[in-house]
Amino acid sequence: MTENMKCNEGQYVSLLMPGTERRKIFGLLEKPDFPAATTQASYKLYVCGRPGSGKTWARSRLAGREVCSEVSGEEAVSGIEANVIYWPMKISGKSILFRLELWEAGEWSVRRYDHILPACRDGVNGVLLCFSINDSQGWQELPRLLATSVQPGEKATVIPLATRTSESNGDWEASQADIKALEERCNVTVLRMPPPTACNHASSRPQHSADTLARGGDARSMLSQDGITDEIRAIEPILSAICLKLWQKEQELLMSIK
Ligand SMILES: Nc1nc2c(ncn2[C@@H]2O[C@H](COP(=O)(O)OP(=O)(O)OP(=O)(O)O)[C@@H](O)[C@H]2O)c(=O)[nH]1
Ligand SMILES: [Mg+2]
Repeated sequence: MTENMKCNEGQYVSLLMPGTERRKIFGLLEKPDFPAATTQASYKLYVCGRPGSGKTWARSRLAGREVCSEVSGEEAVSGIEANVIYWPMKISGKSILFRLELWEAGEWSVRRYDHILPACRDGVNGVLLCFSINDSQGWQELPRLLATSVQPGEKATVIPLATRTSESNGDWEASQADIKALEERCNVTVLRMPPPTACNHASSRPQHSADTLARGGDARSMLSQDGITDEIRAIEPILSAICLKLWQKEQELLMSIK
């Protein structure tokens, strides 16, 4: 049984900025202050997918950064970009602090430098395969990408992540039934990035200057009654599903070598 550690549990607090209830961005040498006895699980994920499939956007949201797709596109990644995310969960009554590394490589850098892709893939536990639900070409390619995104010898699990789930470009869009059929055919569970919430949606962007956020000003207006921001609530199922999948894969691997 899986149960998320919700904000009312003490441990969650160190992952939020005091006064704003937004997720805290840790410096390179920082980490959350958790009791030493807490089990920690560290996993590396390679974020891949077709160009423009939403890799950077999804990575930024999962890392708790403010993003706004409608105002400006994410800048192309140059070389490698990685985020470290801490996420607490309870699995079968056990409190676990997950540490996820999300690695993305720029398309141009992968083509130009031979060491980029191997560095991203080295020691991966999971491949987060992004696809946009209104890209028909990407959809056609998806079964092949699912089959090939983990290379022989890698003990990684594939996690497909659907993006642009709230947008229709009018032409074509993978339906729920299409996604269900794909899940059955390829034996995967597709995660869906939630639509932008108030705190990262274009219409609310101008109010959230860096200064306002630093003071924790209008961030409060986006809190739900129980003190969790809509964005955390939206992202929580995705992060929890990723952590659970990686945890289960690790348990399977441990069982297989016993
Ligand atoms: N609304 C919405 N916009 C998205 C979503 N995913 C991506 N976008 C937007 O689509 C554009 C491309 O997304 P990116 O995250 O840069 O795509 P990418 O896969 O990292 O692209 P490359 O790194 O160039 O291959 C950006 O303007 C994003 O803000 C989504 O799920 N919803
Ligand atoms: Mg990108």
